[in-house]
This record gives sequence, C-alpha cells and structure tokens, in this order.
Amino acid sequence: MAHGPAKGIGRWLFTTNHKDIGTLYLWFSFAMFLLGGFFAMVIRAELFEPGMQIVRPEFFNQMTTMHGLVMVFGAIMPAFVGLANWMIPMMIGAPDMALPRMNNLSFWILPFAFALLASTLFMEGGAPNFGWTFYAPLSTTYAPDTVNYFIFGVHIMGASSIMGSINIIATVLNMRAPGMTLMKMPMFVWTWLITAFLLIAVMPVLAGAVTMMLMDINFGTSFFDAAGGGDPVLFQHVFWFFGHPEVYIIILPAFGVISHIIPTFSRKPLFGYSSMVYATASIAFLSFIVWAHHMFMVGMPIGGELYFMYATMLIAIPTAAKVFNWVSTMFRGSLTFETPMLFAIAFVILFTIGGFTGVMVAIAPSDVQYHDSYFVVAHFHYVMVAGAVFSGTAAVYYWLPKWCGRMYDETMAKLQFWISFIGFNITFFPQHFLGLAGMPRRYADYALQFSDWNMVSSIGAFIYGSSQLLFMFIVIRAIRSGKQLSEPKTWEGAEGLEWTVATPAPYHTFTTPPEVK
Ligand code: CU1
Repeated sequence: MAHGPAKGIGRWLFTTNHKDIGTLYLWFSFAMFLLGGFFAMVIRAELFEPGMQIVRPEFFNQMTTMHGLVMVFGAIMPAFVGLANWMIPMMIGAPDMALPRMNNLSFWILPFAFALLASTLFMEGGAPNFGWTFYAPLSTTYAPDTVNYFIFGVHIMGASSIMGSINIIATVLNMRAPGMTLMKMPMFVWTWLITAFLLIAVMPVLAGAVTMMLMDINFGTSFFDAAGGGDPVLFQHVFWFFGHPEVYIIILPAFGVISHIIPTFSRKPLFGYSSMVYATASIAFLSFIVWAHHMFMVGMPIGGELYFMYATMLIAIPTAAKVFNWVSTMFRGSLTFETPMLFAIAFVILFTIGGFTGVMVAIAPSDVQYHDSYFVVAHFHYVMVAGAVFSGTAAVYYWLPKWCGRMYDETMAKLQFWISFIGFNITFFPQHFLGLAGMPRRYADYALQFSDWNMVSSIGAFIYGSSQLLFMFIVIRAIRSGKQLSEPKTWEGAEGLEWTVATPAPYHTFTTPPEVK
C-alpha cells in the first residue's frame, strides 16, 4: 500500500483527522437536515388546508415519524458531534481526539444506519408510521421488515454515539494542555463532557428498548404484549428513561455554543462561569429522574404524578440560572449584532419561551389538556428548532471563518437570520393557539375551525424552509470564494471588523498546541 496521505475520496474514507471528521459530521447532518426538512414540508403542505390533498393518511404518518427520527438522530445529534470534533481538541490544546480511528468508525457507520432507515420508505409495508417515540404495541405490530430494519438502524446509531462519547471523554480527561484545569475549560468543552456521560448512560437503555421490541416481534416474547403477560406501559417507561435525557443531550452542547458567542459579542467574559458548570451538571442529573412527565395520561398513581411534576419543575432553576448568566453577560457590555450574535440572542429569547411552555406541560393537571395536542408540538419545536438548530447555525457562522479561513457575506447572513427568525415564529407560534383550541397532533386532517392558523403555520414553514437553502448557499459560497482572512482566523481578529477583543475564552491561547513533555 502506498504511503502518504490518501487523496480524493480516500482522504475522507480513511481520515483520522478530527477536523476532517468534524467536517464529515457537519455535512452529513446538514444533508439529513434537508431531508428531514423536506418531510416537514410534505407535512405542512398536507395541513395547508383541511381535507386530504397530496398524501394518503398512512403516508402522512410515515412523514411525521421519519421527520422526527431524521431530525433528532440524523441532523441535530451529528451536527453537535461535528462541532465537538472540530472544536474540542483546539479548545483544550490537544493535537487530535484521543481515539482517532474509532472517531473515523463512529462517523462512517452513521450513513449505513440512515440508509437502513431510509430504505424502509421503499418497502412493502412502508416506512415506520408510529412516531419517533415508536410506542409498543403500535410499533411491534407494524410491518415486521420495516421495524427490523428500523431497530438495526437504531442500534448502529447508538453504537456510533457511544463511540463518539468515549472519544470525547477520553480526550477531555487525558489530553488537556498543561494548565488547562477542568474549571478553566471553555463552556463548550464542559457541556460536551457532561453530554457524553449522558449518552453513555442512556444509549444502552434505548438499545434495550429496541431489543425487547425485536424479541417481541421475532422470538415470541411478550415484554410489551399484555396478552402474554407483558405491559405496553413498560415500553413508555424504558423509552422515556432514554428519551428525556436525550432532550438534554441535544440542548446542552447548544448551551455551550451560546456561552461562547454571547461573551465575544458583548466584549465581556462569561458571567458566572462556575455556576454555568454546576447548572449544566445539575440539569444533567435531574434529566434522569423526570422521565414519566411524558406519561401523565397512562394512569399513574397520584403520588407518582406529583413527584414527576415537581421534579420536572426543578429543572427550571438551573436553566433559569443559565439564562440569567447570559443576560448578565450582555448587561453593560459593548454589544454588536453580527450574525452569530443575532442567532444567539434569538436562541435565548425563543428557548425561554419553550422553557415556559415546558413548565406549563409539566403541570400534571394542565397536561391532561395539553397532552397530544399541537401545544406540545409548538413547545418542543421552540426547544429543538429555536434551541438546537438556531445555536447550531450560530456556531457555523461563528466558527466557519476559523474552519476555512474565509468570511461569509455578512449582509446575506443577516438576511438569512431575519427570514428564519420570522419564518420560524410564523410556523410555530400559531401552533400554541391550535393546541389550546384542541387540535390533536399526528393527524393528516383537521376540523374546519383550525383552518386559518394552519394556513399561517404552513406559510411560515415554507419561509423557514427556504431560509435553510439560503443558508446552504451562503456557506458554500464562503467556502469556495469568500474573502480570505488574515491570521488569526477567528471572529476575534477577523479583518474588516473595526473592533478587537480582549479574548474572553481561554482557548484562544491554546490554538497552537504547546509542546508535550
Ligand atoms: Cu421530558
């Protein structure tokens, strides 16, 4: 075999370089984001007006399921793993990730997982139609081929996540530059370290859930089948023991990103660094003991409902501490509003709205009304889209000049921000009204009184969707022909910006790894 670096496609297939692997993760997640977004456009087109228009109800259910699965596991999670690969070694002064070959493997099994999932679209039974939460017995009695492929896909995806997490933990705990103590680590590294532990804790639980499904379908067990002595509610307990921490797996790295951007554009250090670390850790801990707040309607004993209600509301405390710290960082700072900062501020405002509606749905007696309505859909899209996707976009605008040494078109990027900010709110704010008025989620059709807000929501979705194509255009144009930047290739020293910054985050001093003794 020839020596020296591989060329062409081989460079990407065999790469052990954390930057290359980060780039692969980011492009893969963006491709999945466009695919999941396409499914969302199908959903909103069908719901544009009452009556059946463009898809059959069975296919509509497949679209809602695939949209959720692709967005959660294909778009958002890999995007933040990509950011981790790119930034963590540079932030802690490590030459690469601790386990570079496993890093390559954890990326390259992902496309196979999603090829398995996507192949079900062309199977006789069709794609999964049981929602991204795949409750048994709905999922265990669906077309077995589809479900078996789905289960295998989930297993591969879980293996990828666990390998990625082991890598991050090994890197952060062993490869920090001299002087980079844990309490000096940049917040993005802290949030990812904690997230990696969450992943290692809950991914095996998800694997257990789908393995029990596999046994029920193929090997005659009855874990979730009441007729054989099993219990369908068991599925919900196991699933949400994974599913609730999963929400924080998605959002904690987003918190980390925001904790970098706001100090930079406020020209102040992050307010309350250590309280940020402890808040992140307590959110992670609490995320393990609140799972049944998704199950207030299954007939829990009242004591259980009260416990899960109050435990859930506790999470508002560390989360509010974080919002307080971000706002305090901005307070009396000399703010400027470049694109990453616009997305970061939008994150704080919109995520807080999602947090408030989260407290609303956490209140068990109220949740009897909200459960399975569009109010819940509105709530978690404020958390997932305005939370995770906005911060991921902010991160790309913030770090792209560092990654490729070229600047994007700031005017177009600001335009893209405003289109997506307005489009997002037109899409999802009316869904609060629809849910409160009683519109259930996951149906292809609805009663006439819901027509107006559904039309508004669909128009907003098309606006938001097109803003993502503009985002792709801006990024590709920046990479191919953006203005070259002089060193250092970061926002802090970017050419054409009239300000310079006393760097708030310690990682800039570690961009060049010091000699390892
Ligand atoms: Cu939850």
